[in-house]
Amino acid sequence: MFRVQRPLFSLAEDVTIEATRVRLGGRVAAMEVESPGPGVMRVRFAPESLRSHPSHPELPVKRSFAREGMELGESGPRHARRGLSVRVTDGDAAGGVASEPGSEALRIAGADCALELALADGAWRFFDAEGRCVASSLGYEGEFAAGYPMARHRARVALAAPEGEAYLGFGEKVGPLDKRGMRFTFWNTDVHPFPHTDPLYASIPFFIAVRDGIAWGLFLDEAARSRVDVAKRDPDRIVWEVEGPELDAYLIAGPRPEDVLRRYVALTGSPFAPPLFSLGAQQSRWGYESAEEVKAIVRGYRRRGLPLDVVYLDIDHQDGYRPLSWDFGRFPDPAGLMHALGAEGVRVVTIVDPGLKVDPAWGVYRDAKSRDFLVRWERGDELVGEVWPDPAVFPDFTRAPVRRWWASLHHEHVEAGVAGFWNDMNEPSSFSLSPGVRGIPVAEGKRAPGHTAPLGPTLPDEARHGDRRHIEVHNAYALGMARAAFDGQADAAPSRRPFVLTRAGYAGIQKYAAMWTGDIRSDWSHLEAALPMLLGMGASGLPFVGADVPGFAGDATGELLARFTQAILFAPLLRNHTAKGTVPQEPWRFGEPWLGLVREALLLRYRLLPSLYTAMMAAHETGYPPMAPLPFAHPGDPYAFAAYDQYLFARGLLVAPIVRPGQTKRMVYLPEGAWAPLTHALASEAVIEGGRHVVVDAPLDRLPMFLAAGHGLVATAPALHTTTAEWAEIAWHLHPGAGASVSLYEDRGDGPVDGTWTHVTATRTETALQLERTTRGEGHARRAKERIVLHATPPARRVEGAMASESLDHALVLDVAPDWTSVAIHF
Ligand code: MIG
Repeated sequence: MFRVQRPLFSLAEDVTIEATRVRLGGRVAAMEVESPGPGVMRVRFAPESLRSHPSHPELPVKRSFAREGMELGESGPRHARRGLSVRVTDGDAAGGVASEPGSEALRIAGADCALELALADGAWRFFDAEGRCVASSLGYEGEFAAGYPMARHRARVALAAPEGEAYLGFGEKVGPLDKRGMRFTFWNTDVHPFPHTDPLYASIPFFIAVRDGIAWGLFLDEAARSRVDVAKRDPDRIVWEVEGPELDAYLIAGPRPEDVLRRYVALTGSPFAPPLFSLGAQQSRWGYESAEEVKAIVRGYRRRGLPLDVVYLDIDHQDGYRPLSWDFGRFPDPAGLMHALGAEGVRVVTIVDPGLKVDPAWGVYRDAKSRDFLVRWERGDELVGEVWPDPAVFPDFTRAPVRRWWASLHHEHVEAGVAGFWNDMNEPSSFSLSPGVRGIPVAEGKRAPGHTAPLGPTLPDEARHGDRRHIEVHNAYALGMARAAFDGQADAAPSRRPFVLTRAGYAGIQKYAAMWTGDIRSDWSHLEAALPMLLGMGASGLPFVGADVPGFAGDATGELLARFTQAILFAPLLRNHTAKGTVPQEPWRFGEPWLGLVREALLLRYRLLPSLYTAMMAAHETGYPPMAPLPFAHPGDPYAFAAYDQYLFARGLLVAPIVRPGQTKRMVYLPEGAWAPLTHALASEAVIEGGRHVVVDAPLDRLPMFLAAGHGLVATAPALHTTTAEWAEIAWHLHPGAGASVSLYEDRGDGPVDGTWTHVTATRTETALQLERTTRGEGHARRAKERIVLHATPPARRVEGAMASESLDHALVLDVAPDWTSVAIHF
């Protein structure tokens, strides 16, 4: 399909090879290769067709929205390049470029990877550190068409999709874990309610491919609209087409999925370190309409002994839907409200939509207009749309001065006590457009006279963001807005960690925000669909994810609420939320047994907060998601890819939720290894050997959980809200197997990330088990009580180093001094 007819490069006489740099006498297409770090090759390509538009530089100045260390949207190699340019920035000893005399190929070696580039057509083969060819391109292609109101570009790459290769990731997408055989559009879109539609709200153009247990990845750093065919039309190839002038692809070596992910977040930025409170239970509703109602909700929680850390204020708390305003009629004393809720251990997060009400009497609108901060039509007049404020205009968050201004608008809220911001409608969503003529609905793809029809309820492709077209920057709109919300909090409260929840996003959004899956329905099928979505997001560098419990649109039942809460109990974001006009769905609204079941689940979550918090801090360092798909741990196991409704929490706890009504048993796939079933009380039952499917009991009060041999969890005493992550009481739950380790990160739960890591390892000999504890960092945790629970462990003959020991049916429980360093157990 994509055979390039004429050679893109010829080995012209003016090829020069200087140490690590090669330049070819540039003609036809433009290409740039660089290795920005170990295991990563970047290949930029602008197709031949661009030459038909001579004024266009062949490789335009790159302005990446995603790359860490680059100023958002304003950086990248400064010079337009013609021909082929090769840079091995991480070259040192390993790097270099070689070309055999007379050869038609270049071999570019980086650290832990290499690229072989065919000079005839720009096709490449990508090798990992072991010298394995893990990926290859099958060709590039592109077109350019002049036109009004804008010129259209397309650039395509075809990649080999060898049989048996599976594809994880692609961000927020519906479908099974392995996305082979699917097609996706990357175009942030407000959809209500989905699922089983595409595109959705966020675009993360990144995947992890896995074949025979070996992983590699591809990140396409293009915020423009793009479409990918994942071996659907042709089972042997992936075709990714960008509606833009070039393709900027990063090839990422593994060999494990988590290696690819770690390198991806090194490129696009570390997931933000969350404040502890954001991992607590959260409650929301569109709309809690007054301060009194919000207080009553919090009282409802406390009266029933239910944990809660956060309540959200949806759009009704604002004055005429003006972002960052208060309706003082309904919320007469915001600071007082937040103070009162704070006394109950509950924080407030407020919604912020991007659309500004067109209101000349409002300072924010006047500022935005007079400082030229708004998105415009291509002729220069301000683009007016409709969101909750009608008419509405849109700040252009792709520009740094606009972001700085937007950040500053958050200060007053932070000072009044708002603990975080919820960015909604930031695709951006616009129900209609008013180009002089009012109210042309865009959801149906209607076109305003003289303009193109937007794809979905958003702005038209040709709208202007400074000197850029909407189509080029659309997917990055929310990224800039979230960054401003994040920075605004960091400026106003430097000693606290910002919290932002976003609906839309682009690669790099993990630096600033948590993401939820938008408007799912209170329906069992949506619960089932949400699990692989969350896992796909986790595999795409977004560790902090969640879905509305037990669904946004439509009416829930008590059973759905209980099972939904259990199902995503270990999702970092655990928020109960619903739409206007639906039945109330706070935990007590359906009576018993549902209230009791939800309470028990929430208390279990709070018991395991030490593990969740630690997993989030690990994600902050490496990207590894707290809620991970099974192939992350078992990349060579085909059944792991099929298990889309199971996940691994904190690496070692396999969770197999019930996602259907009336079901009290389920089939669980347990990969190779020994698994200790755990009850909600964290007691273990008889070990199950994995490498097979088993049917387990799952009555209403049971979320099936299995702790893998070699892994552990850290539990504390449950509480009604979070306070500090320096736990007074902890229990190390280990399934020692042939040897195990578990980690704990502790700090105040907010402020600088300068806490203490404690690692416990278990080493096995034939007759003994040796436990060691090591601590790194300031040991400022003041522990009152510490305990070790060894699951799947026989009674001990003798224990050295513990204060007391007790044998249960399947476990050995040891009480230890808080400053213990070593325990020996003899069998
Ligand atoms: O057009 O703010 O996804 O969570 O409650 C609907 C009202 C706008 C969509 C969000 C939803 C939120 C709702 N919003």
